[in-house]
Amino acid sequence: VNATGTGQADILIDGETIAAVLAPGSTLLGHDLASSVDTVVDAAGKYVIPGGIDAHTHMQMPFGGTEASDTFETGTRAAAIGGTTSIVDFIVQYPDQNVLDQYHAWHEKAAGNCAIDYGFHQILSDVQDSSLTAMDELVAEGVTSFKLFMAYKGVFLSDDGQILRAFQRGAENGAVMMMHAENGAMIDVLVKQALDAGHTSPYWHGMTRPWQAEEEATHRAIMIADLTGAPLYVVHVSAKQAVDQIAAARDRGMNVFGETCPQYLYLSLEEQLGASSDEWGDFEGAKWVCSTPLRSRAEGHQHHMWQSLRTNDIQMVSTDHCPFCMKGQKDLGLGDFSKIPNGIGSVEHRVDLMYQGVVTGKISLPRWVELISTTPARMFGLYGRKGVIQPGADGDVVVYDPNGHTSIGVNKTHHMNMDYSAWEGFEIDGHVDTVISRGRVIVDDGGYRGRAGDGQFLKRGLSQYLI
Ligand code: DUC
Ligand code: ZN
Ligand code: ZN
Repeated sequence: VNATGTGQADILIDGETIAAVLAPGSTLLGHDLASSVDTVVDAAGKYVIPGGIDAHTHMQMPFGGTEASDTFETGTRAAAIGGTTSIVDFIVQYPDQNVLDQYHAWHEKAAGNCAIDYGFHQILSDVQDSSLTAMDELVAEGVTSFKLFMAYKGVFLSDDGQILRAFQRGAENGAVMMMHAENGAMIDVLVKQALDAGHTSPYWHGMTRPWQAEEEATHRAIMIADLTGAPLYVVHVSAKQAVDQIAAARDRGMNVFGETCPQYLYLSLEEQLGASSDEWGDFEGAKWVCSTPLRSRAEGHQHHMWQSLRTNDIQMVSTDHCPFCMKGQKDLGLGDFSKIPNGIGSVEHRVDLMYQGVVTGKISLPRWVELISTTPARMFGLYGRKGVIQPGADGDVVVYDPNGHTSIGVNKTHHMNMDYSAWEGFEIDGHVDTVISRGRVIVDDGGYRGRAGDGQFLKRGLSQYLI
């Protein structure tokens, strides 16, 4: 299965790359294929897809008074088990930090530890002259996308003038500008008012980050992109009104793109409101505190989001994998929802969760591959090497069994370093059987067969998705 369609074929991998995609029954110099090769993976009756690419992860990111609980080692191993063979993780520049120092620090964290290939985006939280110069240097190093924030004052927030300057630079050097689009000033007031009124439970995280804050910021980011000519990629879109802003910009011919995440397709604010357990009481809802927040199902956001995947108003699905444990991390926000570290861990489940959209008739099989692999590759300058099964591409291939089954949960198939699962109880009518990364089987029936350090840094090119 490629994004362009499906067919029957034998795939020959030689060393690290795909050598040929052959009609079934083809011979090699007169010999049948199976007897001419070292290893045969029998995929009869199963789907063979290009390895998943999760273009939005935060491994061991210092954030919210703690650090995301998956290391590059544990997080990429979980990704591999779930059928993802590449990630693009975020280097963080906090205020007063030097961008290039951070770039080198992230290389040190990742090098030798990853199960799968990895690239980087760069977060800019301090747009000053040296940061702008560093953008050009990073593009040359294969870090060709930069994320800015319209929320998180004192942590990530840039003002509109700083965003304008960074976008101007992106327009010059060809980078994709990524935006966390929420109006932080409005949110900060709503959070204070809620806490002053004694509303402390996790549900109020979502209540104080309304869709208006997302729609407004999305629109503002689009206007800054329009003014500067920079390509804009809006991360973790959750509000249907934000989708409509992106769709309108695309209709006008702009290079504006949107990413959503499984949590915005499946989970809702109402479910967070109803969450309760013996152990945590209504603090149970902290398991689903992320930003942008889960949205109201009654308002129809989830339905609209699935629809946008069909119409290509939203182009791809990443996880925003940002895991925290309940004990010792999420519980920093007991009695004050604003202190709950923001994030959900899903890197292991994205391929499965999106396949369930095929099972339920929401997306087609090729569209599944496009959303989880091909468009991420094109968007972030990896296509040809990644995101497609064709001669010359890396041998990143997943055998997916539509007759298999996957039960998701912390004590079931979960390999992420978290003491809970945001996806407890989800059942998938399919299963990741075999994962091949650059020609090596790293996951099969017996489990994980790879090693930390198998994954290499991906020096990315410019986006191949621009008009
Ligand atoms: N949102 C999250 O939920 N976590 C990390 C940062 C972000 O923008
Ligand atoms: Zn964000
Ligand atoms: Zn993120």
